[in-house]
Amino acid sequence: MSLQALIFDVDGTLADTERDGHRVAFNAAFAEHGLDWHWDEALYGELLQVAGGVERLAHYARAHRALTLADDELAALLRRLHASKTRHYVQRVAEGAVRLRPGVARLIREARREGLRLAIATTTTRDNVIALLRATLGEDAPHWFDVMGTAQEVAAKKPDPAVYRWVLERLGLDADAAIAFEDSAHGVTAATAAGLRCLVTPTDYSAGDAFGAASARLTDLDHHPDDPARPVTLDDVRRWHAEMPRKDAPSVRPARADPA
Ligand code: XBP
Ligand code: MG
Repeated sequence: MSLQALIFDVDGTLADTERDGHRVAFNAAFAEHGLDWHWDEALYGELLQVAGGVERLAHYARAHRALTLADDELAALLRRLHASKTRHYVQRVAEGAVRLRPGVARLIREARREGLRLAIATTTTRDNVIALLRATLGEDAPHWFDVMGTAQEVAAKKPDPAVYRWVLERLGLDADAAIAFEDSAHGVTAATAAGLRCLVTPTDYSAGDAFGAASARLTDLDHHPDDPARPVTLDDVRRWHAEMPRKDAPSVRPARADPA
C-alpha cells in the first residue's frame, strides 16, 4: 500500500525537548510550590522511563520522596504541580527555548507539497504541542496536522499503542498506509504494536535504547545513513516504508537503512 501519511511523535522527535524544556519546567514548578525537589539531567534520564508528566511525578513522589500523603491529597498536589509545569514549559517554548531537530521542518514542508497527510501521536499535553508547532513552524502550523493525538485524547501512555491506534482510526487509514517517526524505545514499541513501520531518530537520552525489526534508525532527518552528506528525503521515507517489515511480518532488514 502506498505511503499516505506521516505520523510524528513530539518530544525527542520533532524537537529535543526533554533536557532543556520539560525538565527545566518541572524544576520551575517545584520551586514555585516551595518544594526542595530538583531533577538533574541524570535523574531525569531515569525518570523518562515513565511516560507522561503526571505519571512521572507520581512515580518520583512515591519512589524517591516516599511521600505519605493520602491518595486524594497526593493526586491534587500532582495535578497542581503538572499544571504549573505546563505553564512554565509553554512559556519557555513560546520564548524560543526549543528548536526543531535537523530536517524536521524540511520533511514536513516536502510532505505538504506532495499532498501527504500529517498527524501527531504523543504522550505529552496538547498545549505543549500547539506551543511548539506555533513557535517553530508558525501560527498556522497546528492546522497542517489532520489528526493530533495527545494526552488529552488518549489516557494510556506509550509504550501502549493506544495513541497510534486512535490516530490511525481518526485518519481512516490502515497502518500499512502510514509511517511513524519516533525517538525512544517506548515510542517505537507503541508505533509498531499498532502495526506501523517506524523511523527512529534517538536523542542523547534514548541513544542506548534497543529498537525492533519494524524500525530503521537514523541520526536525524538531515543525514542519510548511507550518505550523511545528504538529507533524508520523502522518497527515502517512501523506500523505507516499502522495504521495512511490519511488526507481525518476518524481520527482513531494509536494504538501505541502519539496523536499529
Ligand atoms: C514524551 C513524554 C511526555 C513529556 C512530558 O512524550 O513522555 O510525558 O516527557 O510532557 P512523547 P507532559 O515522546 O510521546 O512526545 O508533562 O505533558 O506529559
Ligand atoms: Mg518521544
